[in-house]
Amino acid sequence: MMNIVENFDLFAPRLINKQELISSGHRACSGCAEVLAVRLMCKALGENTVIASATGCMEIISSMFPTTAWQVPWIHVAFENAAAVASGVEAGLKALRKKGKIDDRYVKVVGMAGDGGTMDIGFQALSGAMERGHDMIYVCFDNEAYMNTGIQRSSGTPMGASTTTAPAGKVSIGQKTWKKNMPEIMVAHGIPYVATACPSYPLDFIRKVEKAKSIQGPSYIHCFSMCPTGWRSPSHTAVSMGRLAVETGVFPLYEVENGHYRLSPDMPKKLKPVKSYFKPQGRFRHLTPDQIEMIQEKVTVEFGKLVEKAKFLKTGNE
Ligand SMILES: Cc1ncc(C[n+]2csc(CCOP(=O)(O)OP(=O)(O)O)c2C)c(N)n1
Repeated sequence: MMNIVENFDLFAPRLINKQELISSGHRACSGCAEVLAVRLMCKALGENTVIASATGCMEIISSMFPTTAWQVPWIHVAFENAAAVASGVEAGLKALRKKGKIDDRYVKVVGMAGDGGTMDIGFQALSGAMERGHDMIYVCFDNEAYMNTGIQRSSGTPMGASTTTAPAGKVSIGQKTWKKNMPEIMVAHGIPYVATACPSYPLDFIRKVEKAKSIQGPSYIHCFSMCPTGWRSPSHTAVSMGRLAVETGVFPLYEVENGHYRLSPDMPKKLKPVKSYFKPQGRFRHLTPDQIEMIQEKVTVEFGKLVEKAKFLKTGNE
C-alpha cells in the first residue's frame, strides 16, 4: 500500500516552481521586499531565461566578485541600458536560431532595474525596446528611490516622502512632485501586456510573470518593492507594507492586456485611508493632517480613473 506521508509530493499542489534561481546567501538587507520579488519572478520564469540587470540594489547584493547568487545567465549592465541590452540579446538569439546555430528551445529575455534605472536614467532605452516590439519582459523593481547609493529621490518617489536629496524639514514636505505613472506610460506604448504587482501578493505576481512569459512581444511589469532601510520602517513590515499600499489604493494592482484594463482580484472593494499606510513609515513621519489629506485626494482621484477604465472593459464585453 502507498504510504501517503512518504509520497506527500505526489499529492501536494504543484503551483509554484520549487527551483530557486536566485540562491540564498546574497547580501540583501533583512526584510528586503525587492529580493523576495526577484525570487518569485525567477520561479515564474524558470531556467530558460536570460536576465539583463542594471546596476542597483539587486546587482550589488547578488554579484559581489567572485560570487554570484544567479542560477540563470545574468548580465550586469550599466545604469541606463538594461532594456537595450535585453533587446540585443533577444535579437541575437533570434538570429542564431534562424541560422541553426543554437537549439530551438524557447528562451525568454528579461530586462530589469530599479525605479531610478527604469523611470529616470533607463527610460529612453526602455521606450525604444518596447516600441521596437522585442519579445522580452521588462520588470521595474520600484522601491521608490535610488536606494543602493543612499536613498536619493527618483521620479518614482512619492509626494511627501523624505529622502536624502529631498529631505523633509521646516520649509519642505520632502519630495515635492507626484510619482511618475510609469505603468500608464508603458500602456501608451501600445504593447500587448502591462501589469502592476507586489511580492506581498505572490500568486498574483507569479501569474502576471507567467502571462508575460507566454506573450510573444514586449511586456512590462511594475513591481512595488518595499525597502525597510530607505522607508525607515522595521524590517518585518515588508509584506504588510506592500499590502497596505494596495489596500489604500496608493499602489493598485491591475493589468492591461491589449489595451483592456482589469483590476486584480486582490484589490479590495473599499479602500483604507492612506494615513494607515503612512503611519508606520519614518519617511512620512513629518506629514501634517492637511498634507495627508492632499495626498488622499490625489489617490482617490487616480484610483477612480483606473476603476473607470476597468469598467469600460466590462461594458465593452457585454
Ligand atoms: C550613469 C550612472 N550614474 C550613477 C551611477 C551610480 N548609481 C549606481 S546604482 C544607482 C542607484 C540605483 O537606483 P535604482 O535604479 O532606483 O535601484 P535601487 O538601487 O533602488 O534598487 C546609482 C545612482 C551609475 N552607476 N551610473
